[in-house]
This record gives sequence, structure tokens and C-alpha cells, in this order.
Amino acid sequence: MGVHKTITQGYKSHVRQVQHHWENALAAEGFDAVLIHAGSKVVSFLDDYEYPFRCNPQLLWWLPLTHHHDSALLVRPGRRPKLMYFQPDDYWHLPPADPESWWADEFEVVPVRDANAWQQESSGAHTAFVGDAPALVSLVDASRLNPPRLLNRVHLARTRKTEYEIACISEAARLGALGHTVAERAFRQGLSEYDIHQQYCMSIQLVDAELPYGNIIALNEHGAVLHYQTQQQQAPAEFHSFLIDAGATVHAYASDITRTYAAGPGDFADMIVAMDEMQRAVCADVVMGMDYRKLHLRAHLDIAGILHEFGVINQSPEAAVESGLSSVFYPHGLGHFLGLQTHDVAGLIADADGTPIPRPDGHPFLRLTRDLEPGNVLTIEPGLYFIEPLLRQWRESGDVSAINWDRVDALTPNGGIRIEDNILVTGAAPRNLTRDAFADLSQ
Ligand SMILES: [Mn+2]
Repeated sequence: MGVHKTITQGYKSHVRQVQHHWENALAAEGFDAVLIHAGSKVVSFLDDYEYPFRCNPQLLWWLPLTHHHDSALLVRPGRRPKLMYFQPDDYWHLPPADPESWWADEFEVVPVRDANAWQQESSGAHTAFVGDAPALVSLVDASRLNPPRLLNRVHLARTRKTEYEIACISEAARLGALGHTVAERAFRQGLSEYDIHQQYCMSIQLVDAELPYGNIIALNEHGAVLHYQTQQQQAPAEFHSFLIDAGATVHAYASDITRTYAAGPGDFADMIVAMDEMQRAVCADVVMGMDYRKLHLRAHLDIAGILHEFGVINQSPEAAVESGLSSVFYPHGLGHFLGLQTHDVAGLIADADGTPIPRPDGHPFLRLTRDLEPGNVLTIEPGLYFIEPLLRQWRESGDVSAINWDRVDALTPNGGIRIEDNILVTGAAPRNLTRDAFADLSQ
């Protein structure tokens, strides 16, 4: 069965489940209906240049309309959702194609030529509005615009993925793994960051704006910049390492994958192997009922153990976590929910009120604190880096003797290591969508 069929056959059931979640949320919050607006194009100041359009993820939960600005969906309990499908007469831009039956059959589709057509739908019933389009923000009463409790309910529902969503993320993982394989080959051939990036995009046939986030294509010490955002067109004189954090999208669902490679054998290559082993062990514990915070803290202990084993630090792993030394080398969270948004919603809240589930003390960047449930899709991405500003701060105000500075100096040209997989929580063993995708490619 083709990929397209695998994805589309679950769509009808997906829409039914989304409708069910919205009906519950509307009833609980006392609304009769919700109008979800795709968003409008944004033009840069004093210019006519448009920023790349990113559709409202609340609309994307219903519909694969990634490029469709100014469309809007009216959802009413017990009724087929009504899509005002914006299809302008436009000869400057290519208007959206006609609706495709695999998704359109689940909706009452009304093609509209006027971007403001949705405004006629808002009178009468007690309707909530969801989106950030300027027209929406200026016309709608604040109490009915993006009501926080309504959104929290929807966000919590979005943490448990449907079969359709899992199929989309799995296919995004397959595309990502393909791009990563091509990128590794380009690194081995000695190409620049820019050229590696181009090969990645070409291999999966996506342009930059279709990627879930800006590719991180980092050679050598650039791997220590967590969200390294440039791509040098000149290849470096010497190749030590390559860190690539790059994903793909399928119907707006993201994959988010990181791999790190050493140019040749040595301590850094051995550290990658050690990090890979510990990352796999953490992935195996992504099970129903697990408190994600425990996994994060365990990763700190494991990484401190690797730092100790390789002679980078002198403190025991327990002492290094306690003193904050492990955070000098691993200053981010273990991972996050993944879905329509790379950092997907509701990772830190307990209920419709948005009651926060606190992060552990000293770990301000953790994006997921919930107990895991079947249907959650999340990342596991431990890291170990040689970050100059954090090392300098420790040298100035920490226990200087806790770090073997010669070892740090020797390893710093490699930047850092991050290994990131996308995991589906099930009722039984976790499914590693990323490792499965790499394994399928090598068959
Ligand atoms: Mn990530």
C-alpha cells in the first residue's frame, strides 16, 4: 500500500475524533460554535514582500491546508464542519487548487473569493474565535478570541495522536532519515554547510519554508551553538565533526531529528558512541505512566557519567548533577512533544486551567513535564557540548578544578553531540519512529 493511502485511510476517523474533542471543549466552556481562521499573509514594513506563511496549527489539526491563508472553518456540535475555502481571483499569485476529495469529503466546503467571507458566519450563536489574523483580532471581542481554557482543552487533546497523525509523523520521519543519510554522505565528501543543506532539501524535495524549523547544519565548533542558524558557503580547512538537526513535514506534521558524526576515529567518535548508547537506553523507557522529568534528570546523570568516564570532569556524576556542572555541558531539556508544531502544545500543563506542572529546580528549559500517555509523540535528545560562554562562566564562578581544561581544549573543536529521535508512546513498548525510518532505508 502506498504512503498516501496509508495516511489518507485514517483521515475520516481523525476528523471524527477532532470533532469529538472540540464538541467536548465547547460544551465545557459554554460556547455554541468555534470559528478557526487560517491566518493572513504578513507583509514586511514599508515593502510588499510577504513573510513565508505559517497556517494556524488549530486549523491544521482539522485540515492539511498548509498554504491556505484566509480560509476559515466553522465548527458546530452535531454538524459537518463548514470550510470557507479562500480561492481568490488572483493573477499575481497562483490561487489554491480545488479541494481534494480525500479531505474535502468530510466537510461542507464553500469556495469564497472574499477574504472576509467568514465575518458573515459570526453573528448569532455564542461563537469562539481562534487565530491571530489582524481582521479577527480587530473585530472580535477579547473574551471570545482564543479563550485560554478552551485552547488548553484542545491542546491537551492534541497530545494524544490519532492513527492519521502517527502516519503523517512516521512519513515525516522517513523523509528526515532520507535527508540525513544524504547529508552525512555530503559531509564525508567535504562539502560546506550550505551545500549539505541544499543536498538535504533536494533529497526530500522540500524548500526551506516547508521545513518544520530552520535546519541546523553545523560543522566543527558550530555544533556547540544550540540553534546554529547560518550555513557557511565555504567548507572549513579541517573537518572534525558534523551535527545536523533537521526534520521534514507531511501535511504539516513534523519530524525533528538530530545526528552527530565524527570525521575520523578518536575520543570524540567514542563519545558519540557512548551518547548513542545512553540515548537508546532512555528511549526504551519512554513508556506509559513515566514522568518525563525523571527521564530528563536521569539523562543528566548519564551524561555526567560520560563526561567523567572521558576525563572531562573530576566530580562524580551525582556531584556533577548536584553542583550544576552537568548543565555546563548539557544546558537544554531532554525533549518535547512533537506534532503540528515542532515544540508541540501542552507539555507543561495539567488541566484546562493551564495549571503548570513544575520543572525540576535548576532546569529552566525543559519543555515537557507530564506523565506519558499512549499516543504521545515526543523527542529524546540528550546533548553534550563544549560551549565557550558557559565554560567561561564556570571558570569565573564555579569550582575550576572540577573540569579538566586540557581535555576541554582538545575536544572543543568538535563543538558538541546531540542525538535526537522521535518516539511514540504506546500501551506496550515504545515505537522509535526515527530509528525505524533509518532501518527501513538501509534495507
Ligand atoms: Mn527537538
